[in-house]
Amino acid sequence: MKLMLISDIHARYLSPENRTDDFFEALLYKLGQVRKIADKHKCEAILQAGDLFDSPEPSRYVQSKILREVRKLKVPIYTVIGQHDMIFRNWKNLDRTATYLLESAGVLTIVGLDGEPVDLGGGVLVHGLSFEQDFALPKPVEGKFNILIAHASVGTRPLYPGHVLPSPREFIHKHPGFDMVIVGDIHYTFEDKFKDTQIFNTGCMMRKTVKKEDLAHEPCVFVYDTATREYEKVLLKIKPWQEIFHIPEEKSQPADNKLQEFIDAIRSEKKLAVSYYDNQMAYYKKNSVTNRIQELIASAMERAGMSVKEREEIK
Ligand SMILES: [Mn+2]
Repeated sequence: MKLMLISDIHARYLSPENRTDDFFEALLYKLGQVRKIADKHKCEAILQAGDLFDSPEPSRYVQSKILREVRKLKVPIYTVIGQHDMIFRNWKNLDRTATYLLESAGVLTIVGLDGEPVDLGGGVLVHGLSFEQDFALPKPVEGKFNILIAHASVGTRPLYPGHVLPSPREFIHKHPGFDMVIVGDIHYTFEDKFKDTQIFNTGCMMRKTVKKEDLAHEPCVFVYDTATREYEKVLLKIKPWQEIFHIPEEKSQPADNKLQEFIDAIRSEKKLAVSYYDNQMAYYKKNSVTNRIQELIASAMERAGMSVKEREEIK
């Protein structure tokens, strides 16, 4: 059975800073390519490793365009939830997100929130592990070809100085028993193998920043054959970065130093509590946030699905 692997589509309307082309148009063009590649290689399903949307509540325009694009796919699409798909990283808000809307429309399936795999037939099971999911964890089934779709920070090199990032092999060690893993979150491409498990990350589908690594990234998909365990990396057609990015003039101070200062500042802040609400209360106090502003924030949080009790805690 042939499957297409893809991740981190990050659908959004506005162009990221320094990107000068029509970002949304470029995104739809790439999704069109994904469809053609799936047709050409006779893929029977598409596995998407999270962050389908760049934010959980994009405009209706973005939702309907993406919905229509996904409807054109002739094969089912299976996905997990990335942090960009979530509201306040709160599972109670899942039914308010754009990814949930697409599932409600019947054009994709969110896998694994109930701990159960999806049976693709031919002995192939697809399990899911969404971002920071710590419940209903996936369990490989003996005698089957077990695939795990995960949205988790796993990579081959840190993103910034001091970044602690589990390697693909560490991830496999922690989640044993799967034949193949597709992981999303980190925006560069990698592939590896450890013991009997293959692991893939396509990286992001759209280049968003002028960081050297982003500019050098080649958006791709993997076409994977469960029968032979062979795979092909298929590059998407893209414009050279010189045509779609405006590179701002260099600042006098290298960005890395500023980033390091910021990280050091955060790390030296010893008074941070574990609870989000405690931190928020401390912030209100420290910055003398007025009651009126606190109420506005509380009411916005309620609209986003926070309970009355949580709202009271904030007030
Ligand atoms: Mn992402």
